[in-house]
Order: sequence, then structure tokens, then C-alpha cells
Amino acid sequence: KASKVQYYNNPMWPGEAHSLKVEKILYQGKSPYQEVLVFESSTYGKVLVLDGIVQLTDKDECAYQEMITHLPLCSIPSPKKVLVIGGGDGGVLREISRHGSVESIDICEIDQLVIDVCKDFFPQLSVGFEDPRVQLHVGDAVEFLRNAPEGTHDAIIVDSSDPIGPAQELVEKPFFDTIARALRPGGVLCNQAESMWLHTHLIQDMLSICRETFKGSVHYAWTSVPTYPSGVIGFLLCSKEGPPVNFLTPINPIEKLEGATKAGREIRFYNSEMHRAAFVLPTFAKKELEAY
Ligand code: AAT
Repeated sequence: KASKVQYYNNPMWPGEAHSLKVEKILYQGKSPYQEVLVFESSTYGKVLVLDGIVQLTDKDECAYQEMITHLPLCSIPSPKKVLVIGGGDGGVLREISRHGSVESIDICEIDQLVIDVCKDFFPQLSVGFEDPRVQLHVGDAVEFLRNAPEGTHDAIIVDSSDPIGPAQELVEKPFFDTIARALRPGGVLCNQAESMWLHTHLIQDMLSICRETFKGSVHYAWTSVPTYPSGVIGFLLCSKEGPPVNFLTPINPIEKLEGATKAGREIRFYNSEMHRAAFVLPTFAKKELEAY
């Protein structure tokens, strides 16, 4: 019912809410994991909402999906084996498929309903599933990574929801341990890492866990996504011990990837300058994060 959609007070941002005018509710359903809602907004196109939290909109999904994908994949010379956690909408898959060096793309999404609903309402994202390199695993990422082969992945992208509900364990040390195990030496992780305006303690905790777990380099990056709480979102970029990775400058620039930006599949947000800029932190965030 429309009234249920109006306002969720979320403990991750108590009392705060961003509103979008609902033109039409397109889908409302419930999976064993979460409530799934799609509506047409008047200013951001279609919107996907899980448990009352905006996951993506037509208008600004490019910022999140392009950054979370190309920050890690453009930081290593020739990514071949990539794993996506979450990301059932397919947007990150769509971005990975721009990289011609990639040979296999595994995705582990817990919720089949998210995948199905996005196929119906967000075809420009779910097109990512059509890449023949993609292999879909529907299940809990915690379990999946426990059983993943050791030391084989060049990059792992954790495109997961906020750590309440099914993504709770995805910010804990045992999960990061299994990620590190699945990466090859010098392999990289890019993890959704919330907002520096709202989640200082969560980011500090994730940073200290990651510094302990990933002995290569660990950096916080951020970008603007207007429909996420506080309008920004962060990423944790980590590399495993091995060949050193300098995340701050793209060694594998998108502009040089053949076919990556050809007509009909233009990149709307990411470029090498945005990549470098993403690691520049405001003074308050630098102070809050430097000790971790
Ligand atoms: N690309 C859109 C942005 C997302 S989607 C996050 C996805 O992670 C959801 O489809 C959800 O079902 C999936 N997910 C959650 N927990 C797990 C799990 N344990 N295993 C596998 N997949 C999981 C993220 C938006 C971030 C919003 C920031 N406020």
C-alpha cells in the first residue's frame, strides 16, 4: 500500500529522510530477505528500494556502479577473474563487461527477487547478466566465500546493502578474511563503505579490520550519489600482499580500453580524473580516518 512507502526511520541515519515524489508504484513485494519496491519518481526516473532504503535510481546509478567497478579494475594491469558480491541489479556486471581483459565474472547475490525485478524494471542494468563471462550464484556471500577457491581472484567488488538485514556479516572480520583468502597475491577489493558524513565509526571499524587483513594498501575513496543518505557514498580499496597496487592513479585507464566507451555504452560519470579525485578527503575525514 502506498502509505507503507512513506517514511522509514532508519537507525543508520536517525530522523533523516530524503524524499522523492512518487509518480507511480510499479512493484511491491517481499522476499525471504527483504521488502522490494520499485516506483517511478518525478525527478530521478525509476527507483529501487530494499527495506525502505534507496539502492539505485535511473538518474544517478551511473555514479555508484561506475565508481565501485572502475576504481578497482583500473588500478590493476589486466584484471581477469572478478567476483561481485550483491549487485543483483546487474549494474556492476555491466561495468565490468567493459574490461576486455576479464575472462570470468562470478556474482553472488542472496536475493533472486532483486534479480527478477531488475530484469523487469531496470533493463539498462540487468543487461550486465547477458555477458557470457558471467556466472550467477544465488546465495549468501558469507557461505559462498567460505567455499571459494583460494588465491585466484584478481578483484572482488562488494556491492552490498547497508549492514542491517542480510548484509550484516559483510562488514565483519571473518568475512574480510575469506575475501583476502580468495584473492590472488596483489589482488584487490573494493567495498561499499557508507558515508563519511554519517558513519564515521563504521568506516573506522572497517578501516582497521581491513588494515589488519590486507597487507598491501588500504584507502578510502568517495563520490557523490544524490539519492544515497547524505548524498555521498564511500568505498574501501584494499590490496592483498604481493605485487604493490597504487590505487591513487589508474594504471589501466578506462580511456585506453578498447571498446569500453563505444557508442551506445558511454560511461556517464567515471574517468581518470574522477578516479584520482575520489581519494582526496576533506580535512575532517582525513583526521577521523588517519589513525585507523
Ligand atoms: N547496485 C545497487 C546497490 C546496492 S544493492 C545490494 C545488494 O546486496 C542487494 O541486491 C542485496 O540483496 C544484496 N545482498 C545483501 N546481503 C547479501 C549477502 N549476505 N549475500 C549476497 N548478497 C547480499 C547497494 C546499495 C548501497 C546503499 C547504500 N546506502
